[in-house]
Amino acid sequence: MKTLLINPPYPFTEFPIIPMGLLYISGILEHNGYKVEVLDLLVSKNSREKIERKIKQYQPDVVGITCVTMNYPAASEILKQCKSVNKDIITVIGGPHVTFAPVETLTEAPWIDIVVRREGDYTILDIVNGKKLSEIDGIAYRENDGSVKLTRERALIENLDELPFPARHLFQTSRYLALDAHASIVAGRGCPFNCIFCVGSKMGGRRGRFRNPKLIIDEVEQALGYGFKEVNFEDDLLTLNHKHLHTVCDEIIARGLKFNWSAFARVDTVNTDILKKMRQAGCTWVSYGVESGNQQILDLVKKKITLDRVREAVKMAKDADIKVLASFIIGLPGETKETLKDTMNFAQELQTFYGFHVLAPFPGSEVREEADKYGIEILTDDWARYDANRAVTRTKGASPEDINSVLHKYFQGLKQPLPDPAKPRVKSPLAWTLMQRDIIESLGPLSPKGDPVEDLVNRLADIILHSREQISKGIRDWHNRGLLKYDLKDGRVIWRWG
Ligand code: B12
Ligand code: SF4
Repeated sequence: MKTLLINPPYPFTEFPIIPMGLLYISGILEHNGYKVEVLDLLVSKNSREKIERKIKQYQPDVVGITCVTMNYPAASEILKQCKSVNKDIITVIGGPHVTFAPVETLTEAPWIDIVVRREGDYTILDIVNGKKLSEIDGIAYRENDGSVKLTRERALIENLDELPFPARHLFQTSRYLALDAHASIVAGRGCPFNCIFCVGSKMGGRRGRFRNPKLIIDEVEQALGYGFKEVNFEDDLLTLNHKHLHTVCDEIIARGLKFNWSAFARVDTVNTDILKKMRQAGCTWVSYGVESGNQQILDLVKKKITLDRVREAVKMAKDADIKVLASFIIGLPGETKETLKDTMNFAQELQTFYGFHVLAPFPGSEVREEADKYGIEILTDDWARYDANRAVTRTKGASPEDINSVLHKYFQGLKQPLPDPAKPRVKSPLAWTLMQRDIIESLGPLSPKGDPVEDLVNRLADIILHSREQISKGIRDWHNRGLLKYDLKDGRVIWRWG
């Protein structure tokens, strides 16, 4: 059984992240002796020809793809293309969107064979092992008569330490490094809270499951070995279990590792002690889910925090020399023009970095399932619009225009244009231009007169709209760091991402 895992595109801002879901899936497959390849369409051109070429050349038996709601349409389209090249391929899709919309997915997309619900690590093994679909927990599939069948829920993995490390080597980390990305690590899964706009705790369960700190830091060392300088802990709530987090920090300190890291936290799961320890171990940023500057809204969305506690937790982090990103969601239940002002004022009052997202009622979230009860009108099911950067809902007191205008003001304040899926703001625009258009790959074998690096710079300066200076700086830097390499074949130079 050969598996092809595909990372679909999405309009990221700043830099892309190698998705942990696919990293884990590829890790477990490889560990069990299965052949796996990755087609990464997030950091290269997404084209029908490329997908067709890959399928014909690699001939996978299974194609798996991951997605969230906003890139579900793109992911589904990619599986459709795979199926059209070879109808015998088993097409599998996983991630939080399809987990909570399995019937809809299989009904509207006949080219998708299996939806994997929640954790897929062992589910994918059952699939490639050829187990009878009706006996595989945690999937949805189509019966011979076309009806969609959901199998039993799969029990969450009790001991995360039995999972092999994520297979980072299957991804071209050089591309992510050139795009200035950081490495991601998951130290544990699960969150005991149930904020009504989030499906995090429904994905990972409400009981925290924590990995052995030694293994976590072994994995960090491995990730740093690829050249990453920064790490983000992708846990829903890294500060959930202080005893565990203290041990993780102790392990970093004991090994003398020097790297900056960041994490998601709740304002009520931090104290001065843990923040100081985190700082000592290299933590430079925490992101607090603050969500609203209005207490009634916080209560309504079951956030279970107070504005005073937010103020306190921001101060505690700053005192510990950790930068804070306060993350807000506008358009929540109960939102009015007044509460929008409350949120803007509160965000400014905190005197820290802050960001706004717009409520997107994802499948599986309580706010979607009980939209009427929460006074939310859902305006569209066009999933591509669920990027949390524009209003797709209204409340009785706030129209989509009211909500969007807050976002406009926020980005005006930052002197930045509104997020535009067609033109993502990236930290390294040159790298993005090259990858998005597969420019390096399309150069083919070259016969430079002098230095191959100088020759590449000259060629690129002729074909892309970046300054020669910028191109020269970028190319030389990536070449020196081994991210962009050339091979010599029959006396000709062939460039590639390393
Ligand atoms: C870390 C994180 C991020 C990081 C990194 C994202 C990334 N691409 O890796 C950052 C901060 C960049 C981010 C960005 C965004 N995020 Co986010 N994020 C998370 C978080 C907290 C953890 C995700 C994670 O890494 N989990 C650990 C891995 C191991 O689990 P997993 O990804 O779920 O994968 C498992 C299964 O889903 C399944 N699986 C997944 N894919 C596949 C594929 C196959 C073939 C198979 C067999 C199985 C399988 O098996 C995997 C292993 O068990 C989740 C909350 C959560 N707990 O799910 C939100 C979450 C995924 N994010 C969410 C959102 C909305 C976003 C953004 C749209 C926000 C924005 N407006 O920018 C973007 C979208 C980016 C994207 N395309 O992923 C939502 C998604 C809801 C939805 N239905 O769309 C979540 C669920 C939080 C919420 N609000 O409910 N996010
Ligand atoms: S928003 Fe954060 S605290 Fe609330 S359920 Fe989601 S992950 Fe847990």
